[in-house]
Amino acid sequence: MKSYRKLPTCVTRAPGPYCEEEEEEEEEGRDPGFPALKKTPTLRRQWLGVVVVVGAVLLGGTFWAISLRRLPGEPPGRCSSVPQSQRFDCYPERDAVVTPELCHLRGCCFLQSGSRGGPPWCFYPPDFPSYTLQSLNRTELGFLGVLTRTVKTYYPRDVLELQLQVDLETDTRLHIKLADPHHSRYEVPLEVPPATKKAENPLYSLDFSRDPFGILVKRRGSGVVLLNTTVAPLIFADQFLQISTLLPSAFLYGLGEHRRGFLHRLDWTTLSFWARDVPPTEAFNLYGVHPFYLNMEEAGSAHGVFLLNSNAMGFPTMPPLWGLGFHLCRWGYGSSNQTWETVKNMRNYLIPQDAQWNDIDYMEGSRDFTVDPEHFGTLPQLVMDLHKHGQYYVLIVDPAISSSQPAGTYAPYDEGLKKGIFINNTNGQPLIGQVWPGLTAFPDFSNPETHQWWLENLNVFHAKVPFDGLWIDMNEPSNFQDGSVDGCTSGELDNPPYKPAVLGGSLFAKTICASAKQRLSSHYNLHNLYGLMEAKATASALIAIRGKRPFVISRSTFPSQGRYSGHWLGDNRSEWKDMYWSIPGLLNFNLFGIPLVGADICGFSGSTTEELCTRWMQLGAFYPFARNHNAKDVQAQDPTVFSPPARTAMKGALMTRYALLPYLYTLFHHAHRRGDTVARPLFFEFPQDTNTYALDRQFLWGRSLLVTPVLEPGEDAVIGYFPRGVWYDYYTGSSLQSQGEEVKLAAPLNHINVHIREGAVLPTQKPDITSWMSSGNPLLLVAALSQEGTAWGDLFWDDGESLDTFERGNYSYVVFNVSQNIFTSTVLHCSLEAIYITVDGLTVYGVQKQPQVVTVNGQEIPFSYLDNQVLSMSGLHLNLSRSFSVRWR
Ligand code: MIG
Repeated sequence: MKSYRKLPTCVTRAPGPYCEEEEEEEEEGRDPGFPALKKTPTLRRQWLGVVVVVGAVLLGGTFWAISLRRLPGEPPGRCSSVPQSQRFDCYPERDAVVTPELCHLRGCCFLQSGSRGGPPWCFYPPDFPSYTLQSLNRTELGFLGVLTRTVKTYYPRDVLELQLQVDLETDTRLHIKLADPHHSRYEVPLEVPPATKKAENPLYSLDFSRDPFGILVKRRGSGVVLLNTTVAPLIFADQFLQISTLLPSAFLYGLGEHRRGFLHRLDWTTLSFWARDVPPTEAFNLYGVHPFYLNMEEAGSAHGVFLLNSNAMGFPTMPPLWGLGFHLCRWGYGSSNQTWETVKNMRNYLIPQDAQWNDIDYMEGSRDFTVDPEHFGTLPQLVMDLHKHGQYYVLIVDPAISSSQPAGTYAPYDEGLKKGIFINNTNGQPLIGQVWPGLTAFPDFSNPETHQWWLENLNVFHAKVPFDGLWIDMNEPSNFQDGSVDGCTSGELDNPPYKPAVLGGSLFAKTICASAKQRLSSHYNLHNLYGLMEAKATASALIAIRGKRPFVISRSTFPSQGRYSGHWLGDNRSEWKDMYWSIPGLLNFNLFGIPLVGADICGFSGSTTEELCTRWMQLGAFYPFARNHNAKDVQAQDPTVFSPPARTAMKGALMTRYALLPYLYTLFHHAHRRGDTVARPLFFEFPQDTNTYALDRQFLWGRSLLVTPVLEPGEDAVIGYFPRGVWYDYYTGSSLQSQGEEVKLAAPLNHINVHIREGAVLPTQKPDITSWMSSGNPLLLVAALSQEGTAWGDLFWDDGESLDTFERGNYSYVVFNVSQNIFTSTVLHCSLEAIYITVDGLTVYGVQKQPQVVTVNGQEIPFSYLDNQVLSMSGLHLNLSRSFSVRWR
């Protein structure tokens, strides 16, 4: 604890009141973000959301196929008149070879065209039976309709009558729900935002088609069709749902978790959604599930479609400041002393490190809540030592609980059994699989009792090893056996009539049986929610135990996960292409509302090289979540094991990160407060510049900091795209003016290119070896002037770890403005912490004429001015909690 955190109130000091000018930070409707720069509308404000809830079932109850096609409609006809681009797959099963006979049995057209993987050979004829809209009535929020179908489809148990609910929830959000009105079905157990009154000026208009039933959603103004569900038949059977639409453009993003470029290629791709433990591979379903897509329209507008809902479950959590520092981990340190050595080496070289982690090797027999006494005996001392140095400790817990210890020797299992918190098989016995500890049972996190049991075990363990954060792995859930040690049933939950194209070809491949029973529903329904529910239990346990902001990193994720945890991108490899893949990964998870995301820096499996690891540490210094993690039995890859030049380059990148922590922290505040992204694709800021739509080798932090990493071996330069405007080199302030073009930048091995967008003020801080140390250092403000000589920035500041500081008002919020050669810092909200921070420096990039006089609050001060138009003032000794102004002429 820094001593200032103990002081009781916001005190007043001569020469005047601190924390003056208190006013409400941000009013509704006004975007305080960027008043100085109105030129480019950012994407966020043009974003239209469509929420589709099909059968109130989301990926679980019933597998659905959402078909997206690009081209506009053409007149209907029989088979051959259906253009290839409009052929919707009538045989989506991937494990079957479709023959004309099988296809005709489904009432579909068979026409061979191109090779497999191109347009479907078996597709719907235009007159394929679908639903008819029988009635449509107005309701308080929109419409209620009844849909019927008379002809059954080729999947068992069609629901012949459906209820359609359409709510115009807000001007930018439309909610569509299809459900069985006669039988209640499993619904995704997540809260959705209640709408209370109908949108008054929706940005969208609605049309309904009666027979076949369909909904057409258009953007008012441009008339662009955002959703058109008439293009292929609607199917609502017990275990198969199909809804279709045409996309207004090929610029499609989202739909995770998969390893793909940030911009999707639409060439007849099938994306499956089923949480799966597998080292990221192109084309397969990965650890988490995010059924959300974003589509860019003409003129820089965009809309999103989310199956279920988008921002309903709240904005992402505010991480503790230390969570944004540098973290080090590896599987196979082998001992607590070995782990400790690494920490000491990092300290000796003065390389920033906030958190040390341990993987499963700290456990005894890989069992949760145990410590290997032989090799990790000094773990408690290590953790104490970390705390003494203002550092933190994170450890892994796996969900699977060893079930084969002699009764009375392993309380987590014994207690769990007694409380009935494990997932059962269809015989009502705990389902037994196999993970690292051997035979295991799987906690059912859909049961509130399980959360209590989890908390109790963590609490007891915390008394031995006072960890600060938790890493939850293997929560797809992963199982080394397919299904269970006894296999699975032959029923339709384990073997559904439509099997999505999941890796392994079956729902129980490398996980537990879909027929397994959880408190809330079958595992079939809850599979994709396992990681979310475990994260929720883990975050609330951490709050109960430590009383501070929880830090949780989860492998499996689902929408609303960002409220409870961050995410790392799983088992990548120490290869150059894996470093590239991390960028689309970052951008996707920012889109999915999980801004605290990063990949294993330097790669997980395989051995890295010094060059790769240097480049990767530089890129990783700009991951919102920055952790170097390594697999067992491969070469060590923490910064201390490399040659002095490599080590120095890595340290340099981390120092840059630590200098930028106030800016990064403020971005997380905006993510928490209003759902902004932290790592951001360029097109979010430049939606009218179509050159940015496919960029996923560069990214922004917030709106103003552009990172252009080297992603190839043997390079000493890198080509980056710079949207139109002035961009300043972060380190030197030298400017480049772009017309919206590619620029070749020098990139020696000790350098990562970072540029500040014109018009930004970034708060930076003298970096130190922990965030705890640097958060007490003086601030240096960097203003990068627009061509009109203006700039804007802000700073959110609090104690870095208390719960709900924003909600409770225990924070400071300061905005910075430049216009007409005057820089002002305005304190809009103040708390104690800000009083102890000085603003020591101000650097202004892009000052075109050398000033004669510079004054601070009217007093003349010395300054320096360089040829590259950089004006610097240092030794200011201003107090962050007091507004001030600096003027040059
Ligand atoms: O089956 O805990 O993705 O980061 O080091 C592998 C050991 C289990 C997978 C995680 C990885 C972790 C490893 N775990």
